[in-house]
Amino acid sequence: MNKKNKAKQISIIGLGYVGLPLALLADAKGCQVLGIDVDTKKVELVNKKKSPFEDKEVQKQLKESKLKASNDFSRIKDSSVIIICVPTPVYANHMPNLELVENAAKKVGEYLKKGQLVILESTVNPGVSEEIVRPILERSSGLVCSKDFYLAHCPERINPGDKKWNVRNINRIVGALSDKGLKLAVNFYRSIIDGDVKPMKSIKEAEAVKMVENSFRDINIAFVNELAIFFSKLGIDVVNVIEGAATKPFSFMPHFPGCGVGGHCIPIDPYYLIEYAKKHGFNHDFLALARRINSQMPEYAVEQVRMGLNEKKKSINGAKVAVLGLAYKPNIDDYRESPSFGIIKSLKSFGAKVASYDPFVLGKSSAKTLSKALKNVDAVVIATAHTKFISISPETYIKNGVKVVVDGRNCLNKDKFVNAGLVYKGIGR
Ligand code: SAJ
Repeated sequence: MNKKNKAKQISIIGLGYVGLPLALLADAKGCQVLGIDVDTKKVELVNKKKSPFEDKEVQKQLKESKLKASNDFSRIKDSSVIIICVPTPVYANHMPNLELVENAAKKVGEYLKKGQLVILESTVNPGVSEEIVRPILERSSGLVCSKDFYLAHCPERINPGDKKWNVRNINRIVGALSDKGLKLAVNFYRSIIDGDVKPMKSIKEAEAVKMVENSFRDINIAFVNELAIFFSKLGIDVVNVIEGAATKPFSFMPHFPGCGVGGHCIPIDPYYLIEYAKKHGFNHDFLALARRINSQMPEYAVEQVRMGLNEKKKSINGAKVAVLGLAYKPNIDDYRESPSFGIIKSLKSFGAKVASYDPFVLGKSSAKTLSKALKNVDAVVIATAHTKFISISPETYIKNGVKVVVDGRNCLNKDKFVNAGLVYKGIGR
C-alpha cells in the first residue's frame, strides 16, 4: 500500500492480459481503480471477481481487490490518470491495426478533463502517440495536449505465464510529449512499480524501445530456426549446439527453434516497424526476412510429418494426424497468432485428417480429450510444450497406432522415442 495513492483515482481502458494485472497492482498499491472495457461480459466477470482469462495469480488478486469495472467511459472524468491498454494486432495482410487504440482514444477524449494524464501502454511504432493518438484526443476533447492534458507512453511488458517477472517487479521505461507529462507519468509508475522506471528523452524513443525488444527476439528466433533447417541436413542437433554456445558466459543469449512464433507480441510488433519504415522510404529487410523465416516454420513442421510418414511407407494424404497444442506457449490458454493453426491448415491441404487437442483451449480443440485426439492416428505433432504433453510416454503413442512423432518444440527425450521404435522428428534435431 502506498499512502500517497489514497486520493488517486485511475482508470484503465482494456481489462485483458495487460490492463487487468495493472489494475490489480494499482488497486493493491492503494489507488482507487476503475476498469473500463467495451466487452460487457468481461466487465461482468471482473465485477463478480472472476478472471476473464486463465491466470491463477490474477484470479487470486481479483478476489482480494476493490477493483470496479464498467463499460461507461463517462466515469473516467474523476480519474487523474487514464491508461489505455488495448490490443494492437495486425490485419491478415500484416498491416498494423490501430482501430482499438483509435476508438479508445476517441472515447477517452469525449470525457477528458483539464489536468488529466493519458498513458498509452499498447505496443505501437514510433510516431503513433504523436501523430495518431494526440490529434484524436485533442479533436474529441477540444483540449490542447501538453497544455490542458498530458500524453505519455509506457509500453507494456507483461509476459503471460511467467512465474518470476510480473507487472509489479518488471522495470519500465516511460516517454511523454512534455516534461510535465513525463514527470507525472514517471511519478505514477514509481508509486506502483517495484522495478526501475526509466524516463526516456521522447515519446518516440519509448515507442521504439518496445519495438526493439520484440524485434530483437523475433530475429534471434529466426536465426536459430534457419540454423535448425540447415544443421538437420548435416545430422547436427541444433539444440545441443545452442546449449553449447550458451556456456559462453558473455554476449550470447540462447533462443531455440520451433514450429513457429505465436503470441500477441513477437510475430506482430516487427510489422509495425516494417510498415512505418516503408512510409519513410526505408525497407527493414532484416526484420522482414526474419518474419518470413519464422512464418514458414509451421510448413517446415508439416514437412517433417510428410517425411516421417514416408519412412513408414505411408502418404500424408489420407493419414490421420493429431496436433497437440493450440496455445502459443506452454501452460497458458492464449492462442493468438499460434502457429498450431498454420500447421492444421497445411496438414489439411495435403489431405491429412486432423484432430486437435489443447487442455487449455478446449473451445478450439476438435477432440475434447487426449485419448480421443490420439485414437488411431498415424502421426502426432507436439505444437505446444504443455507439461501434460511432455509426460506422454512413447508406449501411449504406440498403443494408439502412432508411428511418427514430430516434436515441434523439441521438448521430448528424442532417444526414448527412437529406442521405442517411433519415427522421431524434431525441429533441427
Ligand atoms: N519462441 C521460439 N523460440 C524461442 C522463444 C520463443 O520459437 O527461443 C516462440 C514461442 O514458442 C512462442 C513465441 O515465440 O510461440 C513467443 O514466445 P515468447 O516467449 O516471446 O512469449 P511472448 O509472446 O509472451 O513474449 C513476451 C514478450 N513480452 C512483451 O512483449 C511484454 C517478450 O517481449 C518477452 O521477451 C517474452 O515474453 C519473454 O521473454 O518471455
